[in-house]
Amino acid sequence: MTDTRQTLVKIVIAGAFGVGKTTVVQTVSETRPLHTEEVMTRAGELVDDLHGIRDKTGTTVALDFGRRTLPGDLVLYLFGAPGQRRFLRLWQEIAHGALGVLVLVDTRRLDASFEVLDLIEEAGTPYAVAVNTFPDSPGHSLDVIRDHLDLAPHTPLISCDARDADSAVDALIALVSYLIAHTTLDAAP
Ligand SMILES: Nc1nc2c(ncn2[C@@H]2O[C@H](COP(=O)(O)OP(=O)(O)O)[C@@H](O)[C@H]2O)c(=O)[nH]1
Ligand SMILES: [Mg+2]
Repeated sequence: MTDTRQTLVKIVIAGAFGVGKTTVVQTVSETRPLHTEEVMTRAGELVDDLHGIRDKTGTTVALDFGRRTLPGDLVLYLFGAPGQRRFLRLWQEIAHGALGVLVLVDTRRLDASFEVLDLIEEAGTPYAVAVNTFPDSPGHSLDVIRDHLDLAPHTPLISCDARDADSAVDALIALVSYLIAHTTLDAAP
């Protein structure tokens, strides 16, 4: 039974292959996170028609689903999704109804993030960018990364470690705070 004080929020975790999407969903999830085929089945409770979505090689696309409650009874439903343009239809279906996107980027290959950022800009969904730091990541400042990714001044840009719960939750909080300030999330039923 849903607690009527709760606000349910759909969030997409996006980014290039290997950037840490599955890791974030696993790290922050308070329920056992679901992966790929399980997501196809269970996500249907929240999202229409996710069945039969496969990439062109016939392999099922890697998807993640998890849930995390933030202070203030905000319940985030997290959908990890690939950001490549060849998955455009999948992207549109997963992102349908999402209030915001957390875009993970890897500074070792920032250029791999342009495609997903373009897709999100086209969709018009508000987003925040989290730099997932790997041990051999170059030490660019956030200003340099903002510049390189051509982010708007208001777009939140934070560093995180996808394997660390506090750090990954902080990235989600940065996104949600931005959504509250810039969208009608605070007016959600
Ligand atoms: N060192 C380090 N490794 C990470 C981090 N996040 C993910 N990884 C590793 O990077 C690989 C790819 O991460 P994954 O979450 O599967 O990426 P996805 O393709 O975006 O879902 C996995 O082997 C993770 O263990 C991180 O913050 N630091
Ligand atoms: Mg993954």
